[in-house]
Amino acid sequence: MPERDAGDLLRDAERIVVFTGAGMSAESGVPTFRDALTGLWQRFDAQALATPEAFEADPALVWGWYEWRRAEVELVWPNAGHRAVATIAAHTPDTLVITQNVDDLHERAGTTRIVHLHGSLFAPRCSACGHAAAVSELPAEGGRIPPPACADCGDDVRPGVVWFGEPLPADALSAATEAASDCDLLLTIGTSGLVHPAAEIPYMAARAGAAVIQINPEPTPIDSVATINLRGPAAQILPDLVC
Ligand code: BJW
Ligand code: ZN
Repeated sequence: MPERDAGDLLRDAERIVVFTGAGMSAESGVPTFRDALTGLWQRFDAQALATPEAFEADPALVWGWYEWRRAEVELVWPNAGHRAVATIAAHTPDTLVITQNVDDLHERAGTTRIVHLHGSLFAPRCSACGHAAAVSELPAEGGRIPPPACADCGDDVRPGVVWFGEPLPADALSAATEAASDCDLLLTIGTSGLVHPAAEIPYMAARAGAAVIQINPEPTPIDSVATINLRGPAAQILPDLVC
């Protein structure tokens, strides 16, 4: 029984890394990027929305799209999978959640030790001087919205996410690689494992001798290093593991 084996690994582990991707929030109603039909990149052009060049070419298009995404996240709730991850962290204090997600659903489920490798929808900053900006309180209805001006230098404020071609936040990436290289169990949940350098995190843990449990309804490249593959949705599988 892979579920039983996974439960044993989880109970015995002392240093746990939980590595999450968009599938973690799918059952909360946040769309993934690459799932057939519902994935954001099936419906929207990543090059026109999620690159520094796109923001430079059309800041109102890009800012409006991310304001719409933020507003959608504000309407939904953490799911049973997010709550199970918070329970794991409460039982094993030396747990780090490494998420690629730009939502705040892990935090809203009670997780406190977390790094956001791809930034956050809730941390806008100046595109020129980096000064942190306030999250707008105005409801975003979609469509083009000109970005606000930086309070410090007047340049355009940009979404606090990591676009294609941009480096990951150095502090988040170093905390993530350090924890992955020093854990005894890594759970990888709801990620396609296609986007680098984040995708290397499970391999680092496996190379360092950690057990790797993957939760995903579909096969991914990470299958090859997973000790146990649990095929199914995170919000159903995770609560069974922690009970
Ligand atoms: C469920 C489920 C359920 C569904 N339960 N599971 C090496 C090789 C090739 C390319 C590169 C390379 N190194 C770098 C690159 C380029 C590029 C890259 O990786 N491209 C590949 C796509 C080919 N990487 C970059 O550009 C990165 N930067 C970089 O490398 O900088 C170098 C540099 C250094 C120094 C100076 C300058 C530059 C940056 C990558 C940034 C990624 N950004 C995005 C958008 C964030 C903002 C936004 O939200 O709009 O991040 S792209 C998007 O993909 C988002 C995600 O975090 C990321 C990963 O996606 P994720 O989470 O895996 O989602 P999906 O949709 O792919 O998968 C969902 C999974 O869930 C599926 O498997 C489902 O089956 C599963 N699922 N329901 C459980 N209920
Ligand atoms: Zn500024």
